[in-house]
Amino acid sequence: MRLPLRDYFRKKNTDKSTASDQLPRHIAIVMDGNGRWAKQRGLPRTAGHHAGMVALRRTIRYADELGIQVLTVYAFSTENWKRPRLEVDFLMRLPSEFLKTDLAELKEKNVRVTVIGDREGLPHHTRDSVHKAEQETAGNTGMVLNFALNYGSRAELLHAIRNIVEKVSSGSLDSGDIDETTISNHLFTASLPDPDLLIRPSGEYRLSNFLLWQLAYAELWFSDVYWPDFDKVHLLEAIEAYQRRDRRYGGIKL
Ligand code: V07
Repeated sequence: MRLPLRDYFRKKNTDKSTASDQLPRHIAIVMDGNGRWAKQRGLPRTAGHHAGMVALRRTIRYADELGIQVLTVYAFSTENWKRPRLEVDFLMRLPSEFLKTDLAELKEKNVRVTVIGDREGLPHHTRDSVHKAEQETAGNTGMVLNFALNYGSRAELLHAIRNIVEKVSSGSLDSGDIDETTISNHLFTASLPDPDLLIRPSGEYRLSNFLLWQLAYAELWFSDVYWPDFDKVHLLEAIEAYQRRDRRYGGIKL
């Protein structure tokens, strides 16, 4: 039985046999369009990033209320280093700014914060604040809030392949035993289910090096809304579109 979405909010998604069947377990979002949102209003790009953070805050609340198990958000890609130095410096301060205001609420909601991406490339202050959030929420059992930070999917796959080859060379892994699960288990997302739904606002129709392996079977939802304007209606629209689609993994529905 499929419930109207508003009932998930009323009911909270606890009845595993009915409501949660149709809900995506894992939603991934490309938080795109912050700069264009600002430009449209004659504001500096940094104002767009701030407005994007407000949109992120409310999206986390809705996802948690719905009973989504994992929310992965693309905060900073390996390509974003090409932006002007001052903008990059500003962006690298946002994780600690966000956590200063929101970590208490996340803890209260039993949310576990995780980060995927290349930490080595991050400034120390950024690395320290995300590490602290991960440590302080490591025991939480509610929604996983997963930040892709200095993340690139090809770099992730390269890193996984190098680790696998290393294990084969040292004799701890037999090359004949390598299968798809081996690869999944060597990605940053090893402990997480694959995303069921990808949300990309702001009128771009690309994956932009985001979770290439993990999104193999995901439903893709695109919209012209800029990320700072993303709200509950858009989240519900994306989930409803997901619920209407047959997910057959290439098979035939019987
Ligand atoms: C960033 C705000 C959201 C819109 C997209 C671009 C700007 C939250 C974080 C964050 C990252 C890691 C973490 C806690 C919070 C963040 C960056 C940019 C680089 F552990 N928002 N946000 N990081 N924006």
